[in-house]
Amino acid sequence: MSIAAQESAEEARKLFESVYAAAPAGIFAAPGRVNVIGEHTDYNEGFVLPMAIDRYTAVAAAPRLDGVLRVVSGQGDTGVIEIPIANLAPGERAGWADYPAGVAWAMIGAGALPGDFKGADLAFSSRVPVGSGLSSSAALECSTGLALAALAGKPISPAELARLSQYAENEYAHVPCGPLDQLSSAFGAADAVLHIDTRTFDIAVHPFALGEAGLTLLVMNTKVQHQHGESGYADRRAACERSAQKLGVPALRDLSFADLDRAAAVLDETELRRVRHVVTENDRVNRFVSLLQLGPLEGPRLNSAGELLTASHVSLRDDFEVSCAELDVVVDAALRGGAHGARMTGGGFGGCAIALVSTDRLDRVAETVSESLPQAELFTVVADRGAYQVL
Ligand code: GAF
Repeated sequence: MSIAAQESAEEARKLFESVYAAAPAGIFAAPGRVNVIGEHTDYNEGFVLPMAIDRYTAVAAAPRLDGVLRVVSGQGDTGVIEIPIANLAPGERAGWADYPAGVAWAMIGAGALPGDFKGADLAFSSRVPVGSGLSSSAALECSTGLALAALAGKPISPAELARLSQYAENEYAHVPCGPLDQLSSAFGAADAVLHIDTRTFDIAVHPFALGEAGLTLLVMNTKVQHQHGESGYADRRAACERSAQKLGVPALRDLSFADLDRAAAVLDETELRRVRHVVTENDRVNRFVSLLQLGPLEGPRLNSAGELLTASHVSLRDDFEVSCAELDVVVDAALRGGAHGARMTGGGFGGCAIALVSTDRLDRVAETVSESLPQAELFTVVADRGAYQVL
C-alpha cells in the first residue's frame, strides 16, 4: 500500500463519480519515476537505475458495453473525450488521450484485451507533473493498462504492462522512447532502486532507503517544458543507432572504453561525443550499483556516489548535449549549497534535475537553488511501489 497512491486514487474516484454519475468498478495507480543514473542508455540496450516515486497517476474505471472508450482527466481542461474502439488507430497526435487510447489499441492488438472489447469509462487524477521528465506518460499508460486488463478479467504481468505501454507510446503517440519509464512504473518497489539491463530486461532490486542514511533526494523542476516528440530526443537516438552501425556492433551497449580510440577513427566529432556519453554512463551506473552493494551510502561511498551523479550531468551537458541553461543552473546551485551530487533526470531539454542531499543540509540546498532559479519548484521524493490496483 502506498499513501501517495491512495490519495490520488481518492481524487480519481471523486472525479469519476462527478463526471460519470456512477461508482467505479476499480481504481488503479501507477507512479512516475526518477532515474537516479543511466540516462539515454536504454535505447542503446544499456543499464539504467530508476526508482518509482511517491507521485502517482490514478484511474477510476468501469466497463462499458457500447464499444466506446471515454476518458477524462482532473488535470486537463479537455472535458470528457469519447473514442469509439473501432476507430482506434495510430494517426495524427491528438493530445493526452493518445496515451490511454494507444494502450487500449496495443492491448487489443496483442490479445491482452479481447478482440470484441466493449469499452470503458476512465477518470484520471495525477500528481506526476506533466512534461517534466518524471514519466507522466508512462504513469498514464501503465495505470490504463492495469485498469483495462482488470475490467476484461485478463490479468497482465508487469513485464507485459511495460512492454505494451512502451509500444503504445512508440507506435500510437509517435514518441520514440526506450523502455526505461514504463519498466520503472510497472516494476517500482518501495525504498528500492531497480538496476535494469535494458537488453535482457533483467531487473535487480537494491535497497535505497535514503531516509535511514540521513539522506534526501531533492527534485528540482525547472518548469521548462520538454516534448520528446519534437525535441532533439529522436535526433540523439538516431545518432546512437548510426554510430553503432558504423562501428559494426548491435548497439552502443556493446562498446567498452577500449573501443573509444577505434570509434574516433570512424565517427565524426559529434557522434564520438554521443558514443562517449553512452559508454561512460553505462560504466557510471554499474559503479553506482557496486557502491550500493557495499552498504548504506555514507563516508567515502557517499562522496563517490555523489561524484558519479555529477559526472553523469556533465556528460549529458557536454557530450550528449541534452541539458539546458536552467538545468545547469539548478545542478550548480545544489552543489554550491552542499549537495553530494546532482544531475538532470529523464530525457532532458528541460524538466527536472535531482540532488542527493544530507537531510540536515536540505534547507540550505533548497535556498541556494531557489535564489538561483526562482521559478524552480522543489520537492522531495522517496522510492515507492510500482503500478497496482488500489481499490
Ligand atoms: C525519456 C525516455 F522516455 C526514456 O526512454 C529514456 O530514454 C530517457 O528519456 C533518457 O534516459 O524519459
